[in-house]
Amino acid sequence: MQDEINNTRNAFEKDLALVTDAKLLENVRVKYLGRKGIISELMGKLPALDSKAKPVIGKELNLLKGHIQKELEKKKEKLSLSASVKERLVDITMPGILPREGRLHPITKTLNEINDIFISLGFKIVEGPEIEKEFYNFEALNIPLDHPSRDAFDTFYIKEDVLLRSHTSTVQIRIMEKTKPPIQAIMPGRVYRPDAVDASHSFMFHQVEGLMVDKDIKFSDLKGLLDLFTKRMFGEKTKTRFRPSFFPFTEPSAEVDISCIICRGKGCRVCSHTGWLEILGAGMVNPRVFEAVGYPSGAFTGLAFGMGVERIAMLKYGIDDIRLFFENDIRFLKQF
Ligand code: 2NM
Repeated sequence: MQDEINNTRNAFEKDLALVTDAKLLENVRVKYLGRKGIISELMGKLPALDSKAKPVIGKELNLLKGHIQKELEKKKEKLSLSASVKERLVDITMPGILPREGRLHPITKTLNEINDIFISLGFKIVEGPEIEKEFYNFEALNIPLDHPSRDAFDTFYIKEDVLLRSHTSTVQIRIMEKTKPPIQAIMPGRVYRPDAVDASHSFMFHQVEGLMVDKDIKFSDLKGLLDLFTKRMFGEKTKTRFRPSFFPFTEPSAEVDISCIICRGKGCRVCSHTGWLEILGAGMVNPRVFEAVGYPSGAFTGLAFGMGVERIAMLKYGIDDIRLFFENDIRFLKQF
């Protein structure tokens, strides 16, 4: 009997060593601990033993049974551990998965480029609210309620005296209200106009407006500044042309053209065969604006300008439809 117990222990160790998965483990468990298993069979022989051997062999058998249970349990744990390790294993021979790379939106890129040029010239960047009061969007800019020029800045109203700003000049008024000159700042941001959407109009677009106010700012400063800006933005060969224009907030006012960056001024479809592209509005700050923000009469002069970021991006990248910027089509966006 003692030999049988020893043989069973050895046979079990051998069987266990060959177990590599849960199914084989179950086979071994049934073979030794099952109802008709080896341990059960040995237990069945106990009653036939003499009364001296019975307790000794009985104890031995119980020890072996305990040992087998413990070993099976250990093996089970080991198997489940190595299974989960296998799940996590990386096959380094597999081709890698390229992560999708994000990039800046073309409007953000253009905006950053414009900002960088003015920052290098000492301008500060200032932002302000997109929801505004009539005073900042109109009155302070010399656009009174009954003035026909309000049509040109057609506006989304939220309720009486609360609107979506139609230009970022609102921020310039806010700075001037708070700050004594000298002021040298640009205001980038979103603006809103209830225009019918087409290839060149969007109800929301981005503007950068600029402002310099001091004791002796001249129109020649405006010309020099914008000429330098357009050369940095569109290339050193770019020429500028100032045409007289009208804005209520500047006097005199000008529309600024650059020589066509497609045909270099010879005339092509993009510039409607004129050789010029309109990209900016500008002028000397109207004294009525200074009055509205509480500056003493005659103390300061200032230059101001404004540009549409979408228009500049369209010219720079040769894009013919403004709607492409807002449709979030990956095929368009991944080209930049
Ligand atoms: C433009 C064109 C010309 C402008 C003027 C002012 C202010 F507040 F100083 F009066 N802000 N922005 C201005 C002048 C804006 O955008 C086409």
